[in-house]
Amino acid sequence: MSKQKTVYLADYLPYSHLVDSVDLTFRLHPTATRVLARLRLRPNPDRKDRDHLRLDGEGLRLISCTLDGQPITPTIDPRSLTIAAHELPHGPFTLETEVEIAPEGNTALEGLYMSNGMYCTQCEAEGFRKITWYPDRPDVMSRFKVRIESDMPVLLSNGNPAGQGPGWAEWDDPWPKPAYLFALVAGDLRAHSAKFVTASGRPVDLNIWVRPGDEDRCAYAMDSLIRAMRWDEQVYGREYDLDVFNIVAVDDFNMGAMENKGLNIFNSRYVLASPETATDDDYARIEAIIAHEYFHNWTGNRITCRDWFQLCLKEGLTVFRDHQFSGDMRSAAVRRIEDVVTLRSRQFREDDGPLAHPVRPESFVEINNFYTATVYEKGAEVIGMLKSLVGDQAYKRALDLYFDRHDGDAATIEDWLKVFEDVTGRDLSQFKLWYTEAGTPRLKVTDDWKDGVYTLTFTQANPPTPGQPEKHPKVIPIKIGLLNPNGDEVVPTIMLEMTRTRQSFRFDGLAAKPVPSILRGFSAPVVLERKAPAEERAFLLAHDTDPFNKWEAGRALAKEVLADMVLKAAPVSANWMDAVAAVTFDETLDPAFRALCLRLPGEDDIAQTIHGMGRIPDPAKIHAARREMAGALAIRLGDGLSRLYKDLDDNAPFSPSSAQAGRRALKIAALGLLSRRDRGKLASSAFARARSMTEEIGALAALLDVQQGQGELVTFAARWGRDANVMDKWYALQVAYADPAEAHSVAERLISTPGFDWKNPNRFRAVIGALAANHAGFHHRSGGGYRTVADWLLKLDPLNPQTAARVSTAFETWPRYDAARRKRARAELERMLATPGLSGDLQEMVERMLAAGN
Ligand code: 0A1
Ligand code: ZN
Repeated sequence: MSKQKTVYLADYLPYSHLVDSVDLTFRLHPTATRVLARLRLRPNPDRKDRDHLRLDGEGLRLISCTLDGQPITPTIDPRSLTIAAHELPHGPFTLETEVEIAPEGNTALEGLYMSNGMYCTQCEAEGFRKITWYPDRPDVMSRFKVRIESDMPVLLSNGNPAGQGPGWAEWDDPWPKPAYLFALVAGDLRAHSAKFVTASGRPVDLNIWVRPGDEDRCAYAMDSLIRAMRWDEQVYGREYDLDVFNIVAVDDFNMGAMENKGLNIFNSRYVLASPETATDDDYARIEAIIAHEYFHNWTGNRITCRDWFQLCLKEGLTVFRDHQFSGDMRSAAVRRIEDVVTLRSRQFREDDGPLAHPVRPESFVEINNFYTATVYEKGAEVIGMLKSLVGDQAYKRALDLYFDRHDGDAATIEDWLKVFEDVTGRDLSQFKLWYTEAGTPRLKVTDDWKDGVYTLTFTQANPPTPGQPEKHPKVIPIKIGLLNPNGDEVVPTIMLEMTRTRQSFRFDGLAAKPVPSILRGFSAPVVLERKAPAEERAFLLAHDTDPFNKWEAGRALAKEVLADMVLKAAPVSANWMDAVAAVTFDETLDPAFRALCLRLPGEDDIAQTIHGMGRIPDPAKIHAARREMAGALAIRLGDGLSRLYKDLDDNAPFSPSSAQAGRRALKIAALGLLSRRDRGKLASSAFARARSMTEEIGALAALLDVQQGQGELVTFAARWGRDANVMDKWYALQVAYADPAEAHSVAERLISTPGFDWKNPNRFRAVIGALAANHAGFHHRSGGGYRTVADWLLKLDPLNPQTAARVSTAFETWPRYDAARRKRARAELERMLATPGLSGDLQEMVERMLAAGN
């Protein structure tokens, strides 16, 4: 049984009081920070009962408490401070508290903590209660004024600067906000600055604050921010609303970044970039995350969530917006493919196991455990479907109405859907099932050609998930196109709207039986089960006009071939190799797209596919089959591969542009395959000549993949030993490419090296996260992978429960595997659960994963 209480959406009640204003004073000290809070409160007129006042607080040492200036003695327990109803005035009153906290000892990185000598905060979801007594819930919005007293040179908080002097600074945020958006930073920081003028002429000072020495690695983040600000004006009509926008990079951070009003705090790995230190993927992620946090200013901050069950209201929409932005900045087709790869590898995996939950869950124990791929990624897909269903114009009108109607609100999914209903007149009650029911629908399709009529028949199955045995048919937008056998498109993309369990769609007037291109652009987050002949897949890979489905045809074929290799010991299919070769050498195609077509499905993805076929995946066989496939492809591509590599290996000066990144991606994909033929000779010289981190890491990975590169590893460490973000790549690569039988001992050796800072979340993930992602290593039949991950989760948990709980999702697929592996995984989960003092965060995750049974 969990020691923490389950919270239910159905129990929502507005808070007893309104908080008209908050004045905070911080006297910073590593071990004894004083926080003075003055809250102006009044009873909430929406609550008819006269209730007591209950404030959240954890780990606070109360120094004093007064009500309208009179000292009082409230009731205090480990989680709250309560003042009885009869002690409270009928009208407005002022409550003042002073508490002491110790940021230096805060290893959980929630609330106020220290990272490399600087003070910083993380308050989402429930971190503010570790700073002071407060109604720490998103529907309590208030105006915050902050005074910081400290000898640190840079003192920052939300809103606009309101004054500063030696040892102090004051900040005033004019926009009411919930406590989870509060932020404070104090440290010896340097700014990379720029100016922005909004569409209506408001000048804004932009600053990216970093440690001294890192200023020259901020240009790309700043450029991304400026492009994001302009894009939000142009595409969504949303302007920035303060005089300053500050971003701070910190090295110890549990997540990617945080959208605190006017003061975004970032994991430094998503800010700092230079060609020498950042890969093209890093650049793309920085652009996306900078945009994501900025977009939250409207979809998150100006309109926030009524309660944490509505998390997808801000996250799904903001992810959708950052995907749109990245698609506009880069190749939209390539971005879409990458987003779907991520969706399948993280969200479909989650939806298919014991941790499956609806986009809007109905209960939770620890809210930090619900910052998931389902809430974020599926939440974004749901919005994409809504846009497809209502059309671009109605989507735009609905968003304008949403911003008009709900600016300043703490809103719900019902509010969100209502604006679409009001704008379009549609009834969205069936569509709402996407928010309330978990699980990935499986869509079967058959076709029929008779008397000049082509019929597509779809059947949807909505599998049961934990706590939801019964499911209902979903509204599924299915975008399709039809091609003639000669490759011409006879029906360009149209959208079919499926609402029933089984539904047929007819197409008349066709001269010949067409080849269908189904679920174009991946128009719905479903598993498409279509038994298509390999020739049809190859045909679509060659001819489909929809870039997503063109790629998807190759991907589906690769998965089928791999499944046959694993399950039937089939050889690598020549059809597949011919089809990939044609794409690889097709100069008319975008290099980034060709690189994607060369990328084989990941091992976990193959395991997911085999599991979906009702078979038990064998990680060792999957690993061997995938390697065999790559080896055969390397031979099949022949001399053309070396020519391709040489053509791409130009001397153009570095640019992080997506065009150049695409060429580098194709070059590195070619290098990886060539290494299989020359045992890393070319990769070794590529490493020596590398002019960017993309090339350096690409060459190193190619070497490690063929059991070479020990010398290069030493060179790399000597060159980058002092750069933590770069060294994380070095650690992760060694674990990722370790032989499956040894992966856990490689991870052990690295993480146990004296001086290895495993308390830093990035560093911990670089090794333990990489072990969990090494499919054949983590699931090795020795059980060593399971044991090492469990050992280190247990080590991290007492210090940082949130990160331990997140990394524990490594185990979420355990019910997929054979009895011997299940027994070993279960034993590790049970060992964790039996550990005294396990955090509530990790306990909830382990209990949910164990509940999967057998
Ligand atoms: N809201 C942030 C992510 C975030 C969530 C939770 C955190 O701590 C529990 C920290 C950051 C975003 O979507 O970027
Ligand atoms: Zn977000």
